[in-house]
Amino acid sequence: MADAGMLRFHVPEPEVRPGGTPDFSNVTIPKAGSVPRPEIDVDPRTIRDMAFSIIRVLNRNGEAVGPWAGLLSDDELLEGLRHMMTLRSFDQRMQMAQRQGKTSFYMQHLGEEAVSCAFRKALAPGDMNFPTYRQAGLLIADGYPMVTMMNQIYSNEADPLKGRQLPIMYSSKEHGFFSISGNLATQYIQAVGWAMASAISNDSRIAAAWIGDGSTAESDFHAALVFASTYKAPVVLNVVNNQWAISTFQGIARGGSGTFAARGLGFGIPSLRVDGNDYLAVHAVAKWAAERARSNLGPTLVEYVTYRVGAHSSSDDPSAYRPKAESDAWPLGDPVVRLKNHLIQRGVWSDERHAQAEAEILETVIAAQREAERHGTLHAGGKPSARDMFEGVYAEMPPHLRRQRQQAGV
Ligand SMILES: Cc1ncc(C[n+]2csc(CCOP(=O)(O)OP(=O)(O)O)c2C)c(N)n1
Ligand SMILES: [Mg+2]
Repeated sequence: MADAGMLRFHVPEPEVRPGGTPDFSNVTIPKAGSVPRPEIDVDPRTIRDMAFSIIRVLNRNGEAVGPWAGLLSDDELLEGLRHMMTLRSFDQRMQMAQRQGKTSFYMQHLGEEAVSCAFRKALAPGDMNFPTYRQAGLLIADGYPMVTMMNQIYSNEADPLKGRQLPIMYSSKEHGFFSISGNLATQYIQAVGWAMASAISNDSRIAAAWIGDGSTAESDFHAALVFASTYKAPVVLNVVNNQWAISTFQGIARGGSGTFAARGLGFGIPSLRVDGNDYLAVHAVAKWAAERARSNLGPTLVEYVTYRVGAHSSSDDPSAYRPKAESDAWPLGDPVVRLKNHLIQRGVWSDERHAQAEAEILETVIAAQREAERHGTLHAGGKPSARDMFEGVYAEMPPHLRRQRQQAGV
């Protein structure tokens, strides 16, 4: 019964806190293969239920089943596995480098490797991502050199961004990776604006916007949806729901009120949820959404249901706010293990080959690290010149910066 009188302020609480038993019984997981695959020009009003389901391809036995299966060849899947393993290995080494004081900051992707690695493969050259800090797989899966990423992390003399960005905030126009902005949700309005410009100039390139569950609480997210839907912008609107936003659980961004995908429905945007730990499902859904954008059918909102296994960043300690064993209890499993099992099931992979690949990849990552460290790390070796901070921002340097550069004697 409603209780009138003294008002109480409501703050949502996660189901479980440290010391408790992890509980994901509220996460409904549909069977792999059970969600239909509509035509890309489907009437969005007829697929509203897809915003409340989860598209999955890989089943418990490692088989690829249902209408979203069958898009990728053995070689493409093996390459996808290698990308995810590379990202995981890269993460481990760079996390360790942060602990060794070689960089001030690092952010891992542990458990979320499939999202960015598989998504990249659904794009065409020239398409542009507006990523957050948790999509380095977009670069790795596109063949961007790991050494260059490490140079950026170390802010050394070979850092292409000359020490002007926080470590891990990469930028590569050639690889369709727009400079990361630390101000979350700006990626959404920028991606939609870029997509609108592409359509206005009758270009063929599409954009992809990226945001986390927590950041959907920002007004930029909602403003972007207005523009994307009104002008049918050629953009894929990605929401990575990894259950946590630093120490606040997804309920603080009203995740418990329905789904993040369902936010698109009010704008008439086709909105899908996908198993973010299923490489095949992520790729198939990304491809579907990218084709819609490229065919002038407008935006698609995709929610990737996943789990942030690692800490939020190297500055965070999740044991303060969630049970240690929570990631083991996550019902969608580990994306690397799931693709590995699928490839074994297909007869093109084995535990031995996997172990061998792991060792080879680690060697490659270590070799890249050695090369990067020859150019310097945070406190040792070569650094960008102080002069660089004045360069590359304005086409023509304004007088006040010119003055400051003179004062600095660089
Ligand atoms: C506009 C803005 N507000 C706050 C922050 C500080 N901040 C950095 S990461 C983060 C949590 C974001 O969580 P989520 O969107 O779920 O992404 P995830 O880290 O889980 O990938 C916050 C609040 C920020 N960078 N930008
Ligand atoms: Mg999150």
